[in-house]
Parts: sequence; structure tokens; C-alpha cells
Amino acid sequence: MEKPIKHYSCGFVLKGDKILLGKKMRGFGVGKWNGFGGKVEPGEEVDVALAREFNEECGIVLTHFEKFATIKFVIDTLEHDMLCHMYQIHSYDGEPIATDEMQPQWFDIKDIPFKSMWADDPLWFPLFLAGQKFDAHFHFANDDVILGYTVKNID
Ligand code: 6U4
Repeated sequence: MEKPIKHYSCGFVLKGDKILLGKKMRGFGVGKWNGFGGKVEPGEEVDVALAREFNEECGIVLTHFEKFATIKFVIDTLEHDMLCHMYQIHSYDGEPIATDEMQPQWFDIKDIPFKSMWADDPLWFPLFLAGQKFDAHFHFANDDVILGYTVKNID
């Protein structure tokens, strides 16, 4: 049976050969490095939610960003499916700061810490880094184990 679906935003800042990631300090996905983002509130536009979450989680103000993917996560241990709207951040004001929720850190793109990220990330990051837009679907048994997935490039 189809489960209810919740929408999420998630954004990655690329600057030269660096990427900004945040270590999740609490809640779902705690301890993992990820982009910044979170649940889209009822009635909120996804891009507004993205900018709000970035500001709440690391203090910066987004000025230019672009969607590169929609990824649906079906996680057997969750009561809802997750539709994540993924964005590349091109510019922002301010400097990232640590908050209760996220610990920001710049990584060399060649040293992205995939072992401490969601298991789907290494499967689609090469497309993202190559500038390819895509739609994907991942089926997880739990937080760690991928049972199956599809990725479809978008022209
Ligand atoms: P609260 O309730 O405030 O702790 P909120 O910040 O609204 O939560 P949160 O932190 O649960 O939402 O959002 C999860 C974030 O993780 C979103 O940006 C989507 C992202 N995410 C979830 N599963 C992911 C996965 N498998 N791979 C990935 N990002 C994922 O790359």
C-alpha cells in the first residue's frame, strides 16, 4: 500500500573544488554528513523551505540556487515516503556557522566522506558533480540498506 509522502528540501554548496556539508547533530540521520535542508512546511514553496532551512541550520542567506534532482525515498521502517528536492547553491551571503542541528565543514570534492553519508549519495553524486539533472527512486530496508533503485537522467 502507498504510504503518505512528505516533501523535503536538500541543498549542496559547490565552490571551486570544495563542497559544503553539514554533520547532522540530532534526529533523523544523526551523525551523517549531508546537504542542508529539511521538511517543507504545509503551504510552503520548496525553494522557500530550502532557504529557511539553510538559514536555520548554518546561518547563511541563499541568493542563487537551482534544482538538479527529485529523489524519492521509500524506507520500510518509516511510516511515510520522502520526496527530496535537491538543489545546487550557486551563491549566498554570510559565512556558515555551527548550530544545534548541523556542524558545517568544507570538503575537497575528491575527499567527500561517502562512508559517513546516506548510502544513496555515492550512487548519484557523480551525476550531480557532472552537472546532470535527474530523477531517482531509492528503496531502503532501513537507514542503511538499499534494496533497489532507479536513476533517470533529465535532458
Ligand atoms: P527536524 O524535525 O527539524 O529535525 P527537519 O530539519 O525539518 O527536521 P530533517 O532534518 O529530518 O528535517 O531533514 C532530512 C534531510 O535529510 C533533508 O534535507 C533530506 C535529507 N535526506 C533524507 N534522507 C536522505 C538520503 N537518503 N540521502 C540524502 N539526503 C537525505 O542525500
